[in-house]
Amino acid sequence: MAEQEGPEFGKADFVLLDEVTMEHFMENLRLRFSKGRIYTYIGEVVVAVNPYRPMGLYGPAAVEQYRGRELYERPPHLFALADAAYKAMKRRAKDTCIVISGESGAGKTEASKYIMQYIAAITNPTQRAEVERVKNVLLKSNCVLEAFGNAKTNRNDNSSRFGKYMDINFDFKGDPTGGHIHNYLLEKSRILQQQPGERNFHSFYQLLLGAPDDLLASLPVPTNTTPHHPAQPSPTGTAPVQPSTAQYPQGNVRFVAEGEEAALEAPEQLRVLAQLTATDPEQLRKALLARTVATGGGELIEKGHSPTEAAYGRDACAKAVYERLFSWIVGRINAGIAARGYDVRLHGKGTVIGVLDIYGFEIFDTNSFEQFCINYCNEKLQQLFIELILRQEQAEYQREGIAWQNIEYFSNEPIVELVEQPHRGILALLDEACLAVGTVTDALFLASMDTRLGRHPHYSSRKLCPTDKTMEFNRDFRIKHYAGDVTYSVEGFLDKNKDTLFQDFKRLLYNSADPVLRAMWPDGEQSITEVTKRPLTAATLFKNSIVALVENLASKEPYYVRCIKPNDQKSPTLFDEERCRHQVAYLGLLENVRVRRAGFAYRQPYDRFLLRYKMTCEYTWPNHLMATDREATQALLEQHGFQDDVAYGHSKVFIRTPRTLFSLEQERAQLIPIIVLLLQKAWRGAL
Ligand code: AD9
Ligand code: MG
Repeated sequence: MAEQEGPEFGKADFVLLDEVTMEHFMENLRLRFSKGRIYTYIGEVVVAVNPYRPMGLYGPAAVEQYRGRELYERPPHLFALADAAYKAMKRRAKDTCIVISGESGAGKTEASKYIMQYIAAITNPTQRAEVERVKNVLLKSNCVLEAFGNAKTNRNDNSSRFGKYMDINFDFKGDPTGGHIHNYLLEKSRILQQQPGERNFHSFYQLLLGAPDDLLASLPVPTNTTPHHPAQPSPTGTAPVQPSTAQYPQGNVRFVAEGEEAALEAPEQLRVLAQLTATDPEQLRKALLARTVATGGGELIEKGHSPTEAAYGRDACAKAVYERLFSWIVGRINAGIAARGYDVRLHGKGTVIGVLDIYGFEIFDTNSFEQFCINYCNEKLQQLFIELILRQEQAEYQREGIAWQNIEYFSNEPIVELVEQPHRGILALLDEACLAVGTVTDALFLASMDTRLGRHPHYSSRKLCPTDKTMEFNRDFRIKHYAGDVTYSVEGFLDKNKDTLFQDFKRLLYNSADPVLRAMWPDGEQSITEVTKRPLTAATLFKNSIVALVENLASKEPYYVRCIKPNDQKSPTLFDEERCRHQVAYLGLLENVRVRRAGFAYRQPYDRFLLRYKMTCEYTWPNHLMATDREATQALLEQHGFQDDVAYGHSKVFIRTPRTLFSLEQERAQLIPIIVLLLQKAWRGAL
């Protein structure tokens, strides 16, 4: 029960709703949003509505308000959740994780930054230099990662185009000693093209707008224009630089046909690119125009590219350079925050808080392989949420020795299965198509899905629903996701999944005179004859990394932030009823409230409970004389006649209905002024 919030702000915890219906839930959410109360609990879950305006909620005074407090003692806030995760980690030596979910633009990345900021603010009271250094790198790494991994999309001006999971290691004192960042599938195709209205990664614009003049002069980019590689004109909107195609330098390598084979459109392009990559122009020309293949007899020959193959190779190389640069940056940050000088024998095992901020569920006008991966990842996280919320709840009752009955939940298991089931799921069919000999097209992959998944209740395509004009024949398929229906275009699925980069490029860049580029291509050392094993496909690599992530999260004590996007206009005042209702439904928030209430809405350790309510009972005020806090709690609740509404666990009291707590709160509120008066009298008397 949050202090300092009157009834005019609605219920600080959805568990306290008079009735658990969508109408009541929405009414409370809307009321709180209109009053600037963007956070509301469901038990220990924080529901956050993006305010789209500075809230002044996160300064040092707010940190002090929440430091060391229990969740219900202050108005709902991310800081309270961060503190709860921190306390669990420190007091009970538990590894914890904070999972932030919600659709694109709902406020996940901002929330993760506030959480990190809070943890940094409450740790290292003795100002140890090494701890300060680690905290500094942890906090400052954000803006570098956002520069290279975020971009403006049609959903969010600062959309994360990569997934991020950050572990923070703590020593026995509860101070951060190090950390590690895992990054997930950067949307590298963005460097080649963006949907109308979107932009390339921020880093390109920052370079053009912010780099010192001498650096800019040394680069083959014109001033006053958009970054080059993307062949598409930059969108307007908030883009600070306008496209000026006339000024594009001859830096983009283009090909023409010479007979069957590709040739460079202008040799000048080669010189610029060789200079940028610090490679030998002749080797570069070879890598762009041909690939080395081994004959059956083991002999190496050069096979010339067609113009289409050459363009494909160039694009794959450009994407790979950016992706590896991003991973290289993450690697550098990790080296900077690797726990140094931490001796397990001296300091104990140490504990971890993990913070997950991953791209949210996305529906665009055109949805491709990347949206498919992102939405699959969100399905997995939703599945985990369902499991953990239930599992955690049940574990708590078991631990406290309290009887409990299972609750039915909507399960998105069939959708996850549709995607990842071995041999039969979409990922398996995609890999099968990629590995098949002969020409397999995206359309053939779609046909194979139609045949093998046609009966799945969450799958459809134009062929299966001929009247559905919103889908195109031989191009689109649709998945009924937990968060809504998404139509994907199969165009590019095979290429993006194969993610082939000719070994010639790897070797070329491994031999670059630039030490950074060189370090990014350790696999370039291999010759083509050594590269025999087929590399795993992009989707399989992604799936493996998400499965590992989910396992990791499941092994920790989870804390959840469920972010809601109030409208699609980025407006600080508009509460789009339908959009919000939809999110509440698919995030499973009502079920969450039901689970929380079906058992016991409230639970508190005995000592805390007494501290708060002891003035409401003559046996416990000012102090009880019973053998245990549990007996005293029992006496208090019996005196009020609440014995049928409570259960006594080993360390906590469980209260079933919110009304019981209301009555206690009310009585307490009435008594406090009297107690204050009495105390004042007593003091005056003493003086
Ligand atoms: V995505 O899946 O990466 O596309 P996010 O991460 O969920 O998305 P983000 O945190 O980037 O969304 O929030 C989007 C924008 O909403 C921010 O750039 C802010 O302008 C705005 N926002 C979000 N949370 C807050 C907040 N607590 N206070 C003020 C906020 N503004
Ligand atoms: Mg984000």
